Amino acid sequence: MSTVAKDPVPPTDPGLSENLATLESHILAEESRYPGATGTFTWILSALTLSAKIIANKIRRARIEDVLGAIGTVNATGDEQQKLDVIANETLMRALGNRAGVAVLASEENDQPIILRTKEDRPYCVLFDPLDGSSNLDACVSVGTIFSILRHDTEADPIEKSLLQPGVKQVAAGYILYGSSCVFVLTTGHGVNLFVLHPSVGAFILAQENLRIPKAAPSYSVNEAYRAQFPAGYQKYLDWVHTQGYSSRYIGTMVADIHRILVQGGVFLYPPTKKNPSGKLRLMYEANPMAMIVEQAGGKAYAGTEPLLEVQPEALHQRTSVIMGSSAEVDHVLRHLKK
Ligand code: FBP
Repeated sequence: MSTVAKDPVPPTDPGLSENLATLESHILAEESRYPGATGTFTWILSALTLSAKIIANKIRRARIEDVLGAIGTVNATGDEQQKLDVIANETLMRALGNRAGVAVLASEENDQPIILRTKEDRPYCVLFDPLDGSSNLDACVSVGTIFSILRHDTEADPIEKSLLQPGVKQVAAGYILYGSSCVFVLTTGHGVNLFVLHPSVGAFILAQENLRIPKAAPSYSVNEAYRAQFPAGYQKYLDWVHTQGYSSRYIGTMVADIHRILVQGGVFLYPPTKKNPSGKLRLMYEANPMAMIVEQAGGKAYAGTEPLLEVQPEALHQRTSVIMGSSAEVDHVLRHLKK
């Protein structure tokens, strides 16, 4: 009788035994795509993964450590700042701020961009929303960090103008979702990859490569409380969708709503309203990075009837209307807007 067990050492942690590719090792492997790569980009991403782990930790312990609630100030676009907005912003600023290769940093929480180093060879600009959906934190609803990476335009004058590049110019974009699990979703322009934070290992493990958004799915996501304020085309779409047996899902955290759509399909809309005639969401560090992710996964993204990634930015904190998700579902919305 053979004494050797079929599987001598049953894996105590299945995820671990089968797949040990981390975000860092994946990016290092990707680097081989770029003969002239200097490692600067990988270095910047490691600042984002470090920040994500620190912020995830803070969020999980938020109520115990009393870091929930507002601090009584408003940010660059007039939104009430939560304590964790400031903590997340400081964490990202410090981690990215000391990374060589970062020329300019811009955040939803800072009026002005932070100019760091512009003399370096081929530096980058990093724009981010430190904690998207932070008004949901007290209710333990998922929140996220969104980031966009651009090449610094060394000819730009003034330097701040280097940030005002259309979404198509992004070299990378992604988000971290602090939800039932902490996921890091990233594109560098070659498809979308999903990494999950392994709580006991403390590393983002590659969980899904080349994620593809379903072409169609009967699900729409919009704050219908503002319906009466939407332009006529959006109201016609909602009339139509209510006759098509669709389900409605709206978390109120853009990162969480878009992540669900990336995995299950559907469409997310934030139309213009009377309160926000050009839309509520910020173009540079909310809409553009999420649009790059959605389009890299096979979906579509529009600002009204204009391809979102082709919008020429005028200001760092400018807002935009948003339609993004499964290509067939976005087409249904556009059909009603063009009617
Ligand atoms: P911030 O929390 O980063 O300001 O984000 C804005 C946001 O919370 C999005 O995440 C979300 O999609 C939207 O606003 C919800 O807005 P509303 O409450 O008007 O539906």
